[in-house]
Amino acid sequence: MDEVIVSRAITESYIKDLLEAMELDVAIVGAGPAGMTAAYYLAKGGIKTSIFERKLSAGGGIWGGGMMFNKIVVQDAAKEILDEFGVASTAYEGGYYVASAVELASTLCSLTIRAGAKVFNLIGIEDIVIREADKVSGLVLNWSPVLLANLHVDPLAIRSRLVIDATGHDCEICHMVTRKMGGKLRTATGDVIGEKPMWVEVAESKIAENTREIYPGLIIVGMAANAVFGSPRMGPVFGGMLLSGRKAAKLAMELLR
Ligand code: 48F
Repeated sequence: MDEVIVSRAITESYIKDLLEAMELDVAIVGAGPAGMTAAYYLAKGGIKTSIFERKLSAGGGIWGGGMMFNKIVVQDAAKEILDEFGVASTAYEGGYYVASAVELASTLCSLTIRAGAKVFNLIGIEDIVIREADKVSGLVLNWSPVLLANLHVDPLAIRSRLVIDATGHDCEICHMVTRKMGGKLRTATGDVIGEKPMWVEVAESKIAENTREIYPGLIIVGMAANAVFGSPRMGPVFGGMLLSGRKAAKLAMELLR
């Protein structure tokens, strides 16, 4: 046993992954259910994909279920995705299925990584890269502790053919496009319209339609898609997140072709 061998193994292996991630097909910001599902289908389709997540754990809002009752619900339409993931679910009334939040989060982490996507936790995206007018070309990364402590440390950058904003309610990458570039999003106002209060049926029915390329080089997925288009939130119904993630992956593959 040698502590230096252990340290070298970790450092070399991590740096190799990070160097690989500097030129990507798809860079996903946020490892919630939507971003992870998109990453899973992209990696499964042979697309070079990495996810950047600022928290310690991947899984976003899955772990807490509804108000810390660690169960999630999906509607009929998304049950096939739970089945494909091998996540057990029980039928409930109203066409809903209940599943363990912990099982979904952990399974999704494992499937995504096994499919070939790289997950970089503890890295926050603080900016976007622009290399041609009116197109998102990459991401600016920094360590979460640096951002949390507000330390004056310059970031590093990666290039990606497509970026997916999977940052949830805050739709942070879309805000960067409008705020820092004055970019016009493909919404009625050209801006982030902002999430509406909870209305489950409307939120779930709108999310697939809202999952789009919102700006050249930038796709929105999950709760970020509803927030950008001014659709309602849906609380702990996660079917829309899975369906949106699958749709974002399909869209990204079409755009890459
Ligand atoms: O919030 P989150 O789970 O988004 P989602 O995949 O799913 C939404 C549901 O959890 C729930 C809901 C639906 O039923 O309403 O809220 O759309 O995951 C977003 C992830 O993005 C990370 C954040 O820590 C979270 O894990 N994130 C946000 N901004 C950044 C980021 C950033 N700038 N850099 C890196 N990670």
